[in-house]
Amino acid sequence: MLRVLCLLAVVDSVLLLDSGMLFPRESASREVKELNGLWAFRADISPSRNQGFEEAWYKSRLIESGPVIDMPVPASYNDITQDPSLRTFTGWVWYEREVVVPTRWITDEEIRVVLRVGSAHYYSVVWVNGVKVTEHNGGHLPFEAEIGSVIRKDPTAKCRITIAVNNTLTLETLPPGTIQYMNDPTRYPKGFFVQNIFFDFFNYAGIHRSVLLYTTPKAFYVDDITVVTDFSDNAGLVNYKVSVKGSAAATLKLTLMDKEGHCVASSSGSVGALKVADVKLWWPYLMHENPGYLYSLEVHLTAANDKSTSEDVYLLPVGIRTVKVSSTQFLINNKPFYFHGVNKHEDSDIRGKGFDWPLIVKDFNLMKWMGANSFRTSHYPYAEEILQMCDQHGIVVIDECPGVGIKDIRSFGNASLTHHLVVMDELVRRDKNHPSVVMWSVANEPASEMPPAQFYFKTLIKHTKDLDPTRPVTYITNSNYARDLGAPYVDVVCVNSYFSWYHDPGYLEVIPIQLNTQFEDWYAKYQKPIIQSEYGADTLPGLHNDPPLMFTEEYQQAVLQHYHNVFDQKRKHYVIGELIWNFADFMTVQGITRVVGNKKGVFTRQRQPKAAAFILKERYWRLANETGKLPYWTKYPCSL
Ligand code: GCB
Repeated sequence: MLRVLCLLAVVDSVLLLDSGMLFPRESASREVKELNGLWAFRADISPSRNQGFEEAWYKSRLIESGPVIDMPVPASYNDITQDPSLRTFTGWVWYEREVVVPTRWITDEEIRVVLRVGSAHYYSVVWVNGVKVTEHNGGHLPFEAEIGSVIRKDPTAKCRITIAVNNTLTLETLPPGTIQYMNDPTRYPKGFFVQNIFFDFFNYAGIHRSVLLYTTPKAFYVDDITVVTDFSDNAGLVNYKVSVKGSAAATLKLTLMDKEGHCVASSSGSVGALKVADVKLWWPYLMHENPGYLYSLEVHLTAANDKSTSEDVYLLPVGIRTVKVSSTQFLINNKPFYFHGVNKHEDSDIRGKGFDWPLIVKDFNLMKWMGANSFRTSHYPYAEEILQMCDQHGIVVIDECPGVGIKDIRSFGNASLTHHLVVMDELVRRDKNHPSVVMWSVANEPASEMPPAQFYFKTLIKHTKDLDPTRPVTYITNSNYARDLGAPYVDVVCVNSYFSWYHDPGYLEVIPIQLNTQFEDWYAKYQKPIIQSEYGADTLPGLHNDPPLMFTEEYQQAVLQHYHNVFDQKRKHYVIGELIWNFADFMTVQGITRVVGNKKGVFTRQRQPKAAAFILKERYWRLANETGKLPYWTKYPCSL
């Protein structure tokens, strides 16, 4: 009983957020209309980048204020044209699309119409028919606005959606950056400026994820759902809280269904617990014959006021599992879990960071082919559809916020921290119900030795735990164990290191001793389990040399093998995972250390394997054999 009460307290604390961000799903009461495809587009190339606001480009069709080009949504705009100035453009760009809204959505005043942007990088302002409906600060996370009253003003007009997006990064954005003007007319053209960034991936920009219209009933609707799961013996427990907007007098019915659609538990009321007999737990890929088992929670709301009654139905996939951390282990369903996986990027040719189903399915096939059971969303939250795939396939996720490149002491100030807390709110609100998400990462390689880092990370990690006390919290460090000021607050130590690459380049023989020292020092100081959250070497596919030389396929293989020998000793004790940097090559800014991007992928940017991919494949399947159970279909290798 005590455990049930504690878990309900958890559900409550998560819901301190004031409104939900449920993934738009069709149901008996909800419709979804995708607005992907070609939008009209113009970059504001005026020196101030402010012409669009001065001339109010949102007031009429974009084509009326100047030339436009076709721009696909979702996609980054950077690699779509042959124009070098658009590739590296910094400032406001304008998107516009006219939409035909079903007449019923306009005439039926009982329908709530919501415009949702899956993500746009970085700052967005949205107008509908010239009326500002919302603005949002930050890329990688969704935002939405109710637009019913605006489109009902003139029911005969087309619905014109204008979105202005600004990719400028400042010391207070996440990730941070600075704008630097070069004012010497003998060296730079007039008005020349650069966007400095402190992270190693291209600052792709634009509307990166789907833009949708969706409906819910207007008077009463399901605004948010939080589930926290547990089990004991073979009984599963789904603690839930549903928040309803519109009425206190709503009736809520909840039905939990198994994969076959059979009801396995039901309940009523906005807070409660569903008990599942003979529970099928959610297991990671390669840890169980039947990974990624998902139930379906149907939340059925009926509500009435003196004017109307309405029904709202929302279906939430639910995986029943637990996560715990001890001083030496990471436990999923009370069994030790070893992360053998990858770090990824949302990155590919032409579309940049734009959402793309063929790419996503290909990446999942490659991860499963190589026996990866996990990845980290380096260095920002990935699309919700990717997390849904992880839930279904049992791929475990370390969910990272865009706190990458916090290097300047001014980015540890109050404004930055406040924004970082809001971003964590948005991230937890979006991803809290995914069984695949087992840990939050609040940052990557911040300057955690700077004095303000202590207060910053203490506050940030505490806030994240208050939002979600059910998951461990970490940040990724590359700092020295003795100088890292945030490490006392993390649950799991995640360390990035590049021995024989950035340090002692070319000397493979340093890896065993330096990696051993790294692990021993961190563990001795903190007694917390450790994940090697990055390691690797840049490799040009097809470049060979034996004995191995840097940048050849042989060198990447050798680096990996040297690391693996040490992992094999330490994973018997407190090392709980290894994540290669990187799954695939990816684009970066231009610079003397990058040859058209970062080449540390074990796959090329086009997803072809380098020799190292086979080393990992062999290792990961061996680790899977040792630590887990193979899925039933591995009896039929052809199905891979
Ligand atoms: C790191 C960073 C990652 C870089 C990588 C590298 O430590 O976390 O963003 O891409 O090193 O290749 O330098």
